[in-house]
Amino acid sequence: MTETTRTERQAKVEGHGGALAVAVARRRGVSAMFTLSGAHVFPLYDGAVKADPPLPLIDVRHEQTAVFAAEGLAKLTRVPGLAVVTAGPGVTNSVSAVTTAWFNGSPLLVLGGRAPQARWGSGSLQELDHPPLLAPVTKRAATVHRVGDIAAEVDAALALADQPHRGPVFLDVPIEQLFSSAAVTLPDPPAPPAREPDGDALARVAALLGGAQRPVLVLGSDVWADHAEQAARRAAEALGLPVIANGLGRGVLPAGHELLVTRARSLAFGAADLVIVAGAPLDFRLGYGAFGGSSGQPARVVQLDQEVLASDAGPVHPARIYGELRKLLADDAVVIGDGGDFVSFAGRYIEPAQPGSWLDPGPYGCLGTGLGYAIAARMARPEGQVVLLLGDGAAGLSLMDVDSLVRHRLPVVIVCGNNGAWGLEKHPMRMFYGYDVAADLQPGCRYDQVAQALGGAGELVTTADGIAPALRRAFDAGVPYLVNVVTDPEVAYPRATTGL
Ligand SMILES: Cc1ncc(C[n+]2csc(CCOP(=O)(O)OP(=O)(O)O)c2C)c(N)n1
Ligand SMILES: [Mg+2]
Repeated sequence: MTETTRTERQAKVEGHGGALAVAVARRRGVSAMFTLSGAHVFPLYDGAVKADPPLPLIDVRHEQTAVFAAEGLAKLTRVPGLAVVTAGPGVTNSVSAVTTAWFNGSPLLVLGGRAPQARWGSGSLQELDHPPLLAPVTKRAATVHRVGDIAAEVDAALALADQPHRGPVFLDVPIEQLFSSAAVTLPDPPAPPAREPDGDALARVAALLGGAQRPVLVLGSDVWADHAEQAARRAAEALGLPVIANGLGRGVLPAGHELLVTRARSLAFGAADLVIVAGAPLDFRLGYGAFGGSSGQPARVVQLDQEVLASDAGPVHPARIYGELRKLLADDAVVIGDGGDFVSFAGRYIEPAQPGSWLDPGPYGCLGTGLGYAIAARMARPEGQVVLLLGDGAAGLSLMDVDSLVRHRLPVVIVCGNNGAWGLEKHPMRMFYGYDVAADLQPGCRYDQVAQALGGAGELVTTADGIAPALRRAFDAGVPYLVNVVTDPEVAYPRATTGL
């Protein structure tokens, strides 16, 4: 690609479709391209490696990991993520991850390859019309039919993805267009959005607050996405509002803050006469928005929590893992959860010290986000701790991507809560039917050896006092390291809601 002229804000460029897309993505702040190889999208790779400086290209072992990684990076850096997937199965493999970004309101562009337009209908390799499949789970899903339109379409797609309410956008480009060249003027770099609050609405909220006896403030992921974390903390402290945080809103008030009542949420919501919800959807995680009118007994729960965090029980109680991890976590650690009960325990016991440091799959609840989010976290935070909490079931959906961590030199601590079961399904099924089926996994399966086989490191832990030294070795290892802790299959997370 050659840059022929440059005015103060505009640049004229000539190049193939891939180079044009990369040039525009760069101007929008995109910092990496995640992919799994396919010939339909080769020009995008060529555009990435020949850009000056090159756009980092991270190739993984499943398209959904590529999209999860792009989404994870978007969540942490607050800049749209970019994933590139090949035509047909590359696109269909990415659908669950795109849907996760849709549910999470994460800004993301997925660029797909597409069979040649000239032969459309005659049965070329992987000839599938993708946009109708992606339309329900994206803000826009479309085909770019001319190479000359790629720059403008990619620019508009990234702008749309990043516009509140954020979300994924999908574009595919027929192979002959992506390989062709055009000379275009790159769109202006975006001006930072200026958003003014609605004064009338603010006055109404202030009046409600003035009259409330037991108000509660909920802080969700969009508080972080909108760079409002400091304003939110100042507001909570100035008004003395008890805070419940979820998603990337966790850490806006650090662990131990006197106003943070996340762990007594049932009591707080039950007693509240006003709930102000900032940056979080009113879905099943917030009781569908129905609050107040009930009572609870949080003190007893807290006592029980303290017991299990220090439990010496054998087999290991999963909460003991968090009792140990809490002592070793630095304030800037990024913690990622992918799994069932094991991650629910983490939600209860691990409280981030800073905002933008907690990655869960969000309300789509798709198992398999873990390795992609871990790749993203290590890229976004090259120096800090990155800890992936992985159920043994969830491990099966993305563990091959330890290979991607190894190849791209991305050290991450992976803690596998290995209860030999799809625990979050096993226990409810027993409750409904008195028995369970299709819920068992191999007891003590050596996921640590899988990590070793893929070029990482790891070890098996079967006793409570073995956890802390193993975690220390993992943090010191400097390579992807899987601590495989065999936990008690009979321990179920004490769940008040199922989301159903
Ligand atoms: C892609 C996908 N498939 C199935 C499920 C249903 N599901 C939710 S939690 C869970 C069990 C997870 O098991 P594991 O990761 O071992 O964690 P545990 O509950 O045992 O701690 C399953 C199967 C899902 N959420 N996502
Ligand atoms: Mg399990």
